[in-house]
Amino acid sequence: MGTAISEHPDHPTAQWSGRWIVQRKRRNPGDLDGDGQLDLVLKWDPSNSKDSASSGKSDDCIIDGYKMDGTRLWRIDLGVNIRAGAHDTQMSVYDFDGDGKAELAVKTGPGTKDGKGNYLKKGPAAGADNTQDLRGTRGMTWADRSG
Ligand SMILES: [Ca+2]
Ligand SMILES: [Ca+2]
Repeated sequence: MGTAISEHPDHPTAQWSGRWIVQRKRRNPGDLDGDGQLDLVLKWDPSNSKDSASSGKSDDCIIDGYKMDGTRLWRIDLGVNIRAGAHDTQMSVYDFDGDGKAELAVKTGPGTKDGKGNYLKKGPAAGADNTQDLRGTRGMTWADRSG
């Protein structure tokens, strides 16, 4: 079961690990636990998140699933290889497989941790080196690799 959140859902900012002020940037509704009630998925961007036109590295983007009473169901840490920003970390919440529980679709990479705090290990993530920092000098994994 989830834990009570320390960040109040009505507050636009909250402290994250004493490193940066993170901002709640995006909210997506969906029934995450299949109880017939909508839940919320919140994306928390660090204060050094970037727009796609900007260079530079960011701290980790965090995505939380909450029940409407404020109970946090899970927390996903996208890791260092997914840059935080409005155009770099988009997400969709929908019941993609029709089982009555909404899923989250989001870009991931080596170092992404799932809602239980474990590194992803299925599909393309199987065998990934999760300690690897693939960001280049411009902070963007894909752009630096392509030149
Ligand atoms: Ca629900
Ligand atoms: Ca589903």
